[in-house]
Amino acid sequence: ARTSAGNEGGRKKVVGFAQMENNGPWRIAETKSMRDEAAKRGYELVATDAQTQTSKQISDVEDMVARKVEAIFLAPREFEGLDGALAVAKQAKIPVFLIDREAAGTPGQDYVTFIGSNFVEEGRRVGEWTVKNTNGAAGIIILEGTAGSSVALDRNKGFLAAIKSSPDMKILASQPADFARATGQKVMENLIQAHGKKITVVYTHNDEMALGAIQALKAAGMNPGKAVKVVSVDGQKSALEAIIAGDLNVTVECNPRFGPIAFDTYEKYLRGEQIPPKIIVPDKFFDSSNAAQFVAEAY
Ligand code: GYE
Repeated sequence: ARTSAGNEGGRKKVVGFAQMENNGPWRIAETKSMRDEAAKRGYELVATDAQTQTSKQISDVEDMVARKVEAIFLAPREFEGLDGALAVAKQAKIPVFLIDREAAGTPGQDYVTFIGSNFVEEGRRVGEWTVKNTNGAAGIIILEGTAGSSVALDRNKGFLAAIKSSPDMKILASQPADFARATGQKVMENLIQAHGKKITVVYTHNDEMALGAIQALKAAGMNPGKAVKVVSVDGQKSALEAIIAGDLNVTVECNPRFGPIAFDTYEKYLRGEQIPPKIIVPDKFFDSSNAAQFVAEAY
């Protein structure tokens, strides 16, 4: 029988991927990347979908442990609440690799490592662009990601640090919209009602919320991308198209294609190599100068 990393003499190794949800292009691209890479290397991948519920994500991990998968890739929806599930995996000696979002615990102990972007840095880069391109004076709306996620906290932290020494960068409102387009649009509609023409910048923690906000701004005749700068994170195809159309100003990349690096890291671990506590993936920066160059390969 064919032998590859995931296939020992015809026996496929079974590994798990505990996805938090499959809403939006980013999540779908991530799940696809994990599936494609598993197939390429000869593993059987058990992929679950927690449908936005941490309680379901906990039982998904416990089910994977019960069926004795050989490793678990976990994309935590919320930072807190997964420690019990991590302990169950540890007890069964099943290594857990956190991908894309962090969870409470100690790398090398409660889980092997975290693989993902530096979210503080992403927020900081968006913030710096915004200060520069508004001459340090703006009325800012922030649409935050899922409350309780490591990403939302860190993308806020970095942005706030970047605008801190500019006293005329005023935050009018900062509200969660769950990384979702429809919620982003609705929250933005309400904030337009409340703050109207004072709004000159909208910072969204992901592209789906940016696209929702852009619709709300257009409906209110507020000219997104020009009179109101819209700045975001992710770099999905429809966001790059919005940059090309002039509706979105910039988006910092956050690459969802974790398959290759996740399986590389697992196989290094199997070979007994030292795994660093954090593996940070590099992010590009998309604006009107390069969106057209990258749109074709985007997800
Ligand atoms: O930016 C967002 C997704 O966890 C880094 O979650 C990820 C974020 C990503 O839903 O679009």
